[in-house]
Amino acid sequence: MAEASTPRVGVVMGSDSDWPVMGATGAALDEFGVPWEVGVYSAHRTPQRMLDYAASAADRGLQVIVAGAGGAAHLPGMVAAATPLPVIGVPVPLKYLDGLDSLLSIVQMPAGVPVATVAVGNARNAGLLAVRILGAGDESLRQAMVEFQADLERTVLDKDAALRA
Ligand code: RP5
Repeated sequence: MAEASTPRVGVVMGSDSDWPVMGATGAALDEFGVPWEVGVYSAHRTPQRMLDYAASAADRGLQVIVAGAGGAAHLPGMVAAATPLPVIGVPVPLKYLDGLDSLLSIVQMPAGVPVATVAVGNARNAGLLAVRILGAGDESLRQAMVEFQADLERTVLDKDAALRA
């Protein structure tokens, strides 16, 4: 659930049908206590609304935008074109093509307009990457990420030990 305090991350998607995938971004942000907001902004069905959102995002206090879309997934790139904020793209897999169409639509950006693209369907990693970006200028978030990584390592070592037992 998006938090009530001033959002630092905007989680946007092309359709509410993307939410079952994109919810994992919000869950990851919640784990780190990062306030975020969510909304549907379609590059094709609501183009002006999408541009208005992207153009005003930095002035409203957002620091990172995570944008998910599927198929002809132009939302992350168009948002990146209209904001100076870092944009993380999530290729949402649809019924056909296994998300390869979404991936290529998001990752193949022209020079000068970057979108940091995560793996197909990996909205959790988008949330974790947003935390890392924020952590570059936020000592307590950076420390929380250090602890998260230590937990990950412990999990692998425990599984390794269980296999060997
Ligand atoms: C994209 O079209 C959306 O991001 C979604 O992944 C896809 C299908 O949208 P719906 O037809 O389910 O609304 O713009």
